[in-house]
Amino acid sequence: MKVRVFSGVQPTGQLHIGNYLGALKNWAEIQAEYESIFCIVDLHAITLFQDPEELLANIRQTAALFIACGIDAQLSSIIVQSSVPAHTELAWLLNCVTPVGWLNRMTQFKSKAEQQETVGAGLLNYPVLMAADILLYQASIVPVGEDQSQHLELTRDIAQRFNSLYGEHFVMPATKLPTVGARIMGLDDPGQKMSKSAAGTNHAIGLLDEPKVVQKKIARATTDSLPAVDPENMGPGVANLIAIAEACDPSLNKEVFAGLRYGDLKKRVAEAVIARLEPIQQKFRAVTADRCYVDTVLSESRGRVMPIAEDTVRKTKVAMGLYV
Ligand code: AQP
Repeated sequence: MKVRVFSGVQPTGQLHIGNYLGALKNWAEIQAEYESIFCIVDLHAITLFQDPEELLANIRQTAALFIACGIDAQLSSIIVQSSVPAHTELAWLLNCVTPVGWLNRMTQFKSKAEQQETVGAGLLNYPVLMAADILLYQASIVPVGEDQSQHLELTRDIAQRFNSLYGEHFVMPATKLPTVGARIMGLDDPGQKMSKSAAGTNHAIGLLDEPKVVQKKIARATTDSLPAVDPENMGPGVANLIAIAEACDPSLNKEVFAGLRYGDLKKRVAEAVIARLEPIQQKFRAVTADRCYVDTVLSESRGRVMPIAEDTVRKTKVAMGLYV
């Protein structure tokens, strides 16, 4: 039996190059080796308010972008979290073994909660749902960007706690980070992770941004006051641009750019990004030309994963002494 891989993306807006370089590129590269399940985590998205019409459109767009980024629907399952009820059922069971103190410590909860007038209970419980997503499929490997490392540690803590209370039950999942591109920073603020929901038109490069838009955004990216690239002394903005270029094209490391003035560096980085995005955008257009294709993939994948998910929930309930 192949080792199982699980990972997900929130349908909270158009995916950006950080999502691609930190996660999706890695998924596409490893999918043939494993039994892979890639999930559109819409129940995570609603921990903050989402416009219903936009959310539904974003779910379909995210699925189409998975395929456009190289996820092969024959090799991998592409599912929508809310279409498999076992995710929420297992989340409740795990909520009951998770100390609230563990959740209060999560840095993503703290930073997101700070920005809200009213903090929903779902935002606090978000990492338990994430643990449920992974443990439901007994996934051994979870390929994510660096920002998810703390949530993955918590997933292992929850699994360990469950196993120590009720006996060996859950597989311990390992975090898999990409070697380059694990944390792409915002173009306008290299101190902040590139994020779908951050304000500002110059923050993120969308996977569907046209070449001219990509050029413009990179041309405006924050750098520093040095005149040219010094590989031994790079500010965070320059280091971020070079990380983006290298993740798009591995031949473009910092030595290649040594001595280049920032204007020229930005042109080279933009070229590398545009070349990476071009086939993705082409595939996206082809995938979305057939209005039914994405829904068919989602429905077939759901059919494949449901028995695994339902089996885990049933066994978890039995382990806890619940009536099944
Ligand atoms: N900037 C990033 N660099 C590298 N990897 C990243 N990921 C996200 N941002 C970066 C990785 O992409 C996957 C999906 O992320 P997500 O959509 O589930 O949640 P997120 O990390 O919270 O993404 P955003 O873009 O910041 O969304 P919002 O603004 O809605 O919260 C994950 O593997 C993540 O590590």
